[in-house]
Amino acid sequence: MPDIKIIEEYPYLRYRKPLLSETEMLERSASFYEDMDSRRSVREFSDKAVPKAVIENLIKTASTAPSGAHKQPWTFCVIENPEIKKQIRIAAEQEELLSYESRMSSDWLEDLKPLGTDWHKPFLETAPYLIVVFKRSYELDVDGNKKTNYYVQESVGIAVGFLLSAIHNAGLVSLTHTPSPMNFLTKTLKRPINEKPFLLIPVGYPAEECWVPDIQRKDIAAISVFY
Ligand code: IYR
Repeated sequence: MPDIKIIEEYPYLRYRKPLLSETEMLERSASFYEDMDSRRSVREFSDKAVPKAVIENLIKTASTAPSGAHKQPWTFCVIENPEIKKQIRIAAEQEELLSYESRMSSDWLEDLKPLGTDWHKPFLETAPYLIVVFKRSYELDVDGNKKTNYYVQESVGIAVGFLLSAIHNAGLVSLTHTPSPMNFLTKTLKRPINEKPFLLIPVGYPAEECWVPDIQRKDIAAISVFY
């Protein structure tokens, strides 16, 4: 059997996955869950260096995510340069100070109390890498015409999920940080106008002394309905 065929002029590859026994499936799904369940968002980072090749692998993994019409509407900016990290920290803290002091509702501030967050963001300088994920709402062709991408929010959200899992799998930690508003990142990182900042993710090792909130995940019964 050929492993390639053409349907209406487009090539298709045969796709196979090794068949797992139900026992193996159960074991693998349970151990993957357990490992993923040990992932935590971390706000106290070590400055210990991480090889750049690791970061490249993490981004390659993120880019294996499905996307609307396979447009891959994302750009991952990796910041290692301490000067740029400092600029980002200053700008982010400026916005966050305003948010915490006047823009966020009292309900919101109350909800954040167990997480212990405030406007100080030292991890933006401590973590060896910041990955800023940009979403690309449209592409510009050579003549400057806009070509819209599809399901951009969903696609980039899934890619970030893959990225966070890959970071955890590599033995590193991350934080999904959303300085708000974060349009300053477009300017600081000199991004083109078709890109909008989506998330800022510090990546590295946890600090030697690192604490995370004692919070629980919802039980399967509370998050699922089987019909
Ligand atoms: N962006 C702010 C506030 C914040 C908002 C949510 I929703 C969080 O889950 C955590 C923090 C900050 O980063 O501090």
